[in-house]
Amino acid sequence: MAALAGVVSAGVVLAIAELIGAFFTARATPLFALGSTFIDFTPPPLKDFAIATFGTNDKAALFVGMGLTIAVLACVLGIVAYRKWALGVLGVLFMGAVIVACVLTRAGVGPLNAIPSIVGTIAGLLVLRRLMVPLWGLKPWPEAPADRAADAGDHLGSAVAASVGTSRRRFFAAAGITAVAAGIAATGGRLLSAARSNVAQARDALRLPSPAKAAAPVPAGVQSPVEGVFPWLTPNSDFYRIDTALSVPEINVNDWELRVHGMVEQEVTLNFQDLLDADLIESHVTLTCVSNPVGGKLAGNAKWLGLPIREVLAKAKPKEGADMVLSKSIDGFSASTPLEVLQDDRDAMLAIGMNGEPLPVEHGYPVRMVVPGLYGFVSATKWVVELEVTRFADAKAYWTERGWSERGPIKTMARVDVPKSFAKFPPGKVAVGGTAWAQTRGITKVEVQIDDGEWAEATLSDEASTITWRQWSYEWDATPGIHYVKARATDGTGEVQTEKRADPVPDGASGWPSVMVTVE
Ligand SMILES: Nc1nc2c(c(=O)[nH]1)N[C@H]1C(S)=C(S)[C@@H](COP(=O)(O)O)O[C@H]1N2
Ligand SMILES: [Mo]
Repeated sequence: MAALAGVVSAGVVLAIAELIGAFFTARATPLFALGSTFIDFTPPPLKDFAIATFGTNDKAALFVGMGLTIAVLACVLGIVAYRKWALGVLGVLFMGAVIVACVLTRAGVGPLNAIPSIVGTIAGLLVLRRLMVPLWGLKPWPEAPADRAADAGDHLGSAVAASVGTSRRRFFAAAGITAVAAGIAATGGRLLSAARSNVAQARDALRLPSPAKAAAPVPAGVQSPVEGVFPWLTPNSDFYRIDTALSVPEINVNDWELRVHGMVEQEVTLNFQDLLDADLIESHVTLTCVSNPVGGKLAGNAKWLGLPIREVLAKAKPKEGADMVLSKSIDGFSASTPLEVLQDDRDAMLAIGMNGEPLPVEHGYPVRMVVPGLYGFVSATKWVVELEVTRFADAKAYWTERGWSERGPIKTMARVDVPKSFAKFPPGKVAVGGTAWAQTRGITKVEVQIDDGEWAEATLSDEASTITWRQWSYEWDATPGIHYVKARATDGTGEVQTEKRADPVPDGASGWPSVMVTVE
């Protein structure tokens, strides 16, 4: 029961902080602050494991893990408080201090944002005290007084039993009512902060200008004829999402500004209207995450609308010796992109549109970077607010500080979408299909190998450009047995995708994808 008191009190801390937090930045609530701090300290192998295991459900997994950890700690604290109140109080205050420290060390979170966590902790402490009083009525601990009383069977015994019964009832009533109240407070807090945030409405109301330079027309035959191969153009709702933002930054377009500074002749500041008024371009670009395992789904292809970064840099005039641009998000994430990549003709852009809509909030609304040819962790900064022109020797990006590479050109990769792993089908003609990418180099060949047989050339679908993925198909005459279907791509420079297996850390996975199937 003391453990339960601890859990209910912890729930009160979180719920009250959530309710009051509706009036502060969303990133200041205890769960978000704790989770974000945990993410910031996650060593690369653990991040790699989390993404390999949970994929884009990594955030849900983190919340479940945090919930369980907090529940266990709360049980312990409840028992400690029951046996030694002062020690329990110290424990709760310590936890409160940890939460406040996590909140205050978030990027762009001011000191007043500690208020929800402080008030929450005090409320939790009061509730813990309130729940302990009926429990202390059940002393002596640790014998179960009810059983003892029942054994005694005399007047005194039944009096004790009655009072124990009352104490129990009072405890469970108080705990139950508090838990329900906490649930209501937390839900209310969520609804209130959703209502107070107007970013979703502002995004809906935003009208994008038409591009000055439209995207090159997409050839009719880009889609693999094989059923089950993912669509060539990824709908926004299916686009993979990878970021460190437990709570998505909410930026008002009227407040958005991009500051270009550092090793430049001329500091430049852009606001959102400047972007709307500029000559925008549109182009299809396939984004890929460095954490994508061989055969993985962390890649997507969209039509982006934006301003070439080249033009912004031309105004700022980088100084001699600069070789990198450190782009920074409003939430503290940063990416290091080679300066020349942002200046060449690959059309790296400050994007405001994705597949004809304003950027979805999770994909960087209102402005993100899109850089063909580089993994997202060194290029695709969402919620971007700053470009610092600097040198690789002088500055490090978010993931580089955590053991990942400082540069991230995308490795040539083929993926088998059909058949799926562990599929079972009868012998005969089987359609095999998938996609392949080598952004900026392009895909010139895809080959398929069944078990250890000869490599056979697949049929390539039309190529839209070298910065988009290219689909393929192959017909296999399947014979009974367990088989491995492998694929490899050749890029525009003639280089064949390496067989050498590498983990995503530090600069991207490599190896040939292999799908096991049963033909019977
Ligand atoms: N602000 C911010 N931008 C970010 C990240 C991030 O964690 N925070 N992750 C990067 C990584 S690792 C990738 S792969 C891409 C993913 O973009 P998407 O979520 O739109 O697919 O965003 C990049 N931009
Ligand atoms: Mo990524």
